[in-house]
Amino acid sequence: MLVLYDNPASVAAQRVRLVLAEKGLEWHTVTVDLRDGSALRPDYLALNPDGVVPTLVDDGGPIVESSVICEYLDDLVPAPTLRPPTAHGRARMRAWMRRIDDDVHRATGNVSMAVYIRHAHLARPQAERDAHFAAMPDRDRAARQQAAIAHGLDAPAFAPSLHALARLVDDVDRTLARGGLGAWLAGDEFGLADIAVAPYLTRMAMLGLSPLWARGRRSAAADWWARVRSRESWQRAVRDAFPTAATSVMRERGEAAWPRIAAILALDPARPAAREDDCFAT
Ligand SMILES: N[C@@H](CCC(=O)N[C@@H](CS)C(=O)NCC(=O)O)C(=O)O
Repeated sequence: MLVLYDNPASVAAQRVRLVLAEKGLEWHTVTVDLRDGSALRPDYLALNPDGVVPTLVDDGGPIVESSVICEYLDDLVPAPTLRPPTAHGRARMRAWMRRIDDDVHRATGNVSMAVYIRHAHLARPQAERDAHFAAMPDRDRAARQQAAIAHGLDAPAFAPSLHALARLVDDVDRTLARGGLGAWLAGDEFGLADIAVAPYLTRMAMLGLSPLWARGRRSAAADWWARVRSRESWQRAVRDAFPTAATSVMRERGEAAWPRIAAILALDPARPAAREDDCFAT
């Protein structure tokens, strides 16, 4: 049995869940609390030295890094394949995955921390918070998170991170609008490139950033996003797995941050109708 160390809100873990669901695999979930120090205890660090989710444990031992896990699962169970058939298609797929791993994931973490996660940290005593970050092996992550908690929307990384997310939507839109390469990001079939990007648009939508692709703006990206949401895998592994309480916190905090976000991204400050903005509305 595959065991996935997971957290329902984790974008990186959503990628792995999407692959598992697309492949029709069964797995056992171990939920890791990311705020109470569970991920930083020696037993979990022995599986995942950065103290993050996801970690997949299979017969051969632990596998970390969501991109690596996704490719591992596609190797393990070759049909239906989630990788394009041609070398060119695979190169495009890997470029999307690298983009997420090297850039978009960090930007999403910075934005999420500044907009909503920081409030949960601020509700804890300072000493507890300091101990949490002192135990974090990835010192860059600890410094970024502490800056976002301290400064919120004024943290130096906030505006550049928002721009990185807007650029991702631009590139999704341009790739699909250009046509000629297929209906999905790396070819004719839905696959690992789409799976890499989907959780990040989900997060953006949940935080109220859908004006980036709504109201006729970036319509190829909007169309791709609608097709992603219509897939059973996304509905089961992302939408239905998400805790309802977290959804409302994200929506409320996203709304509070909206005027600032709109100003940074030069978007119309008028909010779209709540339902239009709600990626979990069916
Ligand atoms: N590069 C890693 C990133 C994993 C990662 O950052 N996971 C987040 C959740 S999306 C996490 O566990 N964060 C815990 C923390 O920052 O303390 C991957 O893709 O697996």
